[in-house]
Amino acid sequence: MARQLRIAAAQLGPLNKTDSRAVAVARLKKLLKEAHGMGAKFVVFPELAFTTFFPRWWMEDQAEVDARFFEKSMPSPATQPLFDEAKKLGIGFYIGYAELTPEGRRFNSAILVGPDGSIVGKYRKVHLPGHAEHKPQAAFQHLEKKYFEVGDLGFRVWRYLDTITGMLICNDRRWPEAFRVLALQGAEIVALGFNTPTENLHYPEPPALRVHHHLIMAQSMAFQNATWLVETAKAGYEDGFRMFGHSLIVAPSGEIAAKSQTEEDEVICYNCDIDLAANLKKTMFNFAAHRRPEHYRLIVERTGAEVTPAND
Ligand code: ING
Repeated sequence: MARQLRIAAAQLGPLNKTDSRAVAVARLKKLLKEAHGMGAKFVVFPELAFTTFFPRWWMEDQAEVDARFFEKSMPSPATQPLFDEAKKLGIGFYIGYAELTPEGRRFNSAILVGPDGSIVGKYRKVHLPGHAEHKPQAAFQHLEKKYFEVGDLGFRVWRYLDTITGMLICNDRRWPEAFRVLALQGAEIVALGFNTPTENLHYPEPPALRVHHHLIMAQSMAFQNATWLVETAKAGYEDGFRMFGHSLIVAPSGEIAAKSQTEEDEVICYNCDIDLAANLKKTMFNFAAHRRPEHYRLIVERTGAEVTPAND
């Protein structure tokens, strides 16, 4: 009997700097109810889903940054209503948030929450894009390297809703190694929230090309790792800075099963046949039969590219 799981990507439209947690939680609850109405049992929310994408701002008062944008506990009194609603509806969810630990460490994190409201697993973003120093000449900042530490929990999977589910966050989708580590642990679903600026802060890049990259990465990673991939955006103009939508549910075949059409709050939903990947995992992407790690050493030993031609 094939395992079916009805999954929703619950995309958020913009959250401005002045939007409170209460505003965000109210919109997230509304999306959860909409997903429930569509029959979803698992809902994937975006990265940093409770606040605006604050790494676009240079802020020097860390106490203020912590107070406004970081969660000191999860759930917290402000975010508890989302957990309560999910438990009431019997829905599990993935959600991204800025984590401030009791020891004072800061991570760009995501959690997997069961339909009973309990936290099943946590992931802390490993690939932090952008820069740590202030770029006053740039149209906007991308200061994830300033505000967050590199995640220290690795890439893991969990038994979740009768599947094997892993988590990633945003920029991780640009690094095939992240997906492969999850797939080597048997991942059948990868949940990934993202906040991706429409403009490139480093050099002029056609916005359509950035969306093209987003689509080909999602389709190739799902196919090459024979997993379902759910990628959910926070999108739209946040304080005038645009981020694109294109939330996706991608099948292990690499085909896009569902895609959002707006840059607003929007739910997309699909009946995912979790065993759809079985043939791929037994044939084309039978890792045990075809992979040759003895030739992959550089991937782990070398960080940056070095020109080392065989005929030097
Ligand atoms: N956002 C962007 C992302 O990786 C980015 C940052 C955009 C990096 C485009 C490089 C090119 O989608 C986050 N939050 O990682």
